[in-house]
Amino acid sequence: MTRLEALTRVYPQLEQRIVVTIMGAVAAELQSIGHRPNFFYLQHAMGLASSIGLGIALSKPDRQVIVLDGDGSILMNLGGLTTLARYRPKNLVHVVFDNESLLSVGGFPTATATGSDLAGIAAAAGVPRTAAVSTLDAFTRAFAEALAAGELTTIVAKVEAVGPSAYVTDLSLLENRFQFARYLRS
Ligand SMILES: Cc1ncc(C[n+]2csc(CCOP(=O)(O)OP(=O)(O)O)c2C)c(N)n1
Repeated sequence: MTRLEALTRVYPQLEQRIVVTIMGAVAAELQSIGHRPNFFYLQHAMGLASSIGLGIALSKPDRQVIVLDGDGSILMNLGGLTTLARYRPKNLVHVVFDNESLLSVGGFPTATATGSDLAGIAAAAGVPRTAAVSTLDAFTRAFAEALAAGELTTIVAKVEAVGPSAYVTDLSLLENRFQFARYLRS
């Protein structure tokens, strides 16, 4: 499964939800399918997308929040999982696209390439629902189940280490930041 295939499959379920992604490949791929004002692409701060998502989920309990994370990012801040688990917002679905690689900066292997199990780490951190998937159908099912479950879920989706041909899009960081903040306030 590629991440673009996975994103394309679940895009209809992202359209009306609040979405926070990490920077780089996943942000460019989601934008290539279609940017929306309810999508925020967190630049630079690796490991903190789930923390941004957590804050939004806690302050907007009537909305569902989707965080699209990466293995390299989450490995930079494993404490983010313990904080997610401590507050366990029922309205947050945390997807980790695990390509075993820091793809956006050249493809250096991460610890998941040598056996570290992020779904196991999330479960041990106290995340009440976790899933590990490696096919498009399994991902689609796990994502739909997580949306319906009403319980904090981390889905670790193994994906191929391939990304977009270009990372720079015509949406600037500041434009996204102000548009998203206005969306949250509206
Ligand atoms: C704290 C920090 N260190 C380094 C970087 C540079 N950087 C940007 S994206 C990236 C790789 C992200 O890897 P991953 O989360 O696995 O996502 P992928 O690129 O594989 O989709 C790195 C190292 C950064 N943005 N922030």
